[in-house]
Amino acid sequence: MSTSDTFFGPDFPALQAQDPDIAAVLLSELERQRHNLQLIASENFTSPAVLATLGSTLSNKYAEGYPGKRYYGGCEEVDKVEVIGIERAKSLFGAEHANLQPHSGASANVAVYQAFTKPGDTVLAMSLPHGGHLTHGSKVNFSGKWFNIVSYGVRQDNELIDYDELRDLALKNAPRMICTGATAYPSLIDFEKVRSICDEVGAIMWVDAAHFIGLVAGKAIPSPVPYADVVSFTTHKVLRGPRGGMILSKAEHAAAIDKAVFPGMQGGPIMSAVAGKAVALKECATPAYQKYAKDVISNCQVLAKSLEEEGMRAVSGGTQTHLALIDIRSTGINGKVADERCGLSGITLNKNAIPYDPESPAVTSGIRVGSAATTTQGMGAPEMKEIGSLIARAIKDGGEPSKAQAISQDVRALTAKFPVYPR
Ligand code: DSN
Repeated sequence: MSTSDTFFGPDFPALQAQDPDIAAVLLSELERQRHNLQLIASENFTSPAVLATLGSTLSNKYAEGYPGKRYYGGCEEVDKVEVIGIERAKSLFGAEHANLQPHSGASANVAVYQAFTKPGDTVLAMSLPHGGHLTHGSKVNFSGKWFNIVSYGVRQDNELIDYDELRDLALKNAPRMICTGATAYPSLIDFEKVRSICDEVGAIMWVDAAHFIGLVAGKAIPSPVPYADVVSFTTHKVLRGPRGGMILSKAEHAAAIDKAVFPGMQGGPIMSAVAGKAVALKECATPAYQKYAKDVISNCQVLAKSLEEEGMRAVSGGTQTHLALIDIRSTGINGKVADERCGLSGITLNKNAIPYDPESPAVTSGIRVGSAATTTQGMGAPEMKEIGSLIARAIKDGGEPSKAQAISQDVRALTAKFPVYPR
């Protein structure tokens, strides 16, 4: 690896001179991203244009409040960025209102709770072991501590959301809000059905779209926006923007959402990230991005099939999205060990509980794979098939250092053909 990399631009030598420790990590992390396979379903390679905003002087500006209504002076320029971003979000998703300020997806979710509920209220959400998220009511999260969370899950026979159970629980518990959306659910959600349940019990319909919003942006899957009162998400997954969060809502909830974000939950927004979100939203409105979103899904389907051909089982029979959840019990290896062996072999993915998992969350019987990053690299069906066989080899043999080394050489040969952030 060279000690400098033109990717970081002309200021990088100054950073190297001033702080070689941190500069070295920037280089080695770039190297890791270039030469390992990035299969974590919630990660992607954002564009150099987005990265340029994150390293910009917008980072210096405090801008508590909203465009035209800030608490500090000097916000004329950052106001322009936020207005452009809000308009792009509304146009891309057909939303009545958009807030680009949440620092993360979890922060966006804190704001949603705050806008629509008070502590102690009942909220119906998907359980974490069945694919939900910490902020959907985990006992170790604020959501599980401050709210009366009633959890629904997937059916054991088909591993799909049990809408009958969801409706029964809604009728029995009269929740103030119903949350759909997950981190490890490979199928589409029936938003029309969820809306009708919400209407039946008078609940707010909240969709946490963090995982799949990029596919919605690319018009590759149906949108929750026409149905939901509020849609929260992260901006760095398939959407391919900077790390951060965003909230869309109906106009009638706009004031409540904005107040919940600021001053309810955050101080000053990170304006460099808001600018990055605006840049990503413009990228998402292009035909190239729409093709990308469709390719992400077809690639993930090939990857899931390839793993099935290697003797593993795709939960719910496959995938309709960017991620697949794979039951690897047939290999005799648990999720934790598989994750470690893949890591040693240059394949970055995560262990993941499968529905009704007999193993603990720290061990698990599954792995989760995603196609967002490899598709950004330009990989297609032949590469997905090859990745399936590399994962299978890593799970089987990656415990032996020499074999892990050989697999990582093959990973390196594959990734070298699809360079990210070329020099
Ligand atoms: N941690 C994210 C994921 O990997 O799915 C969810 O926030």
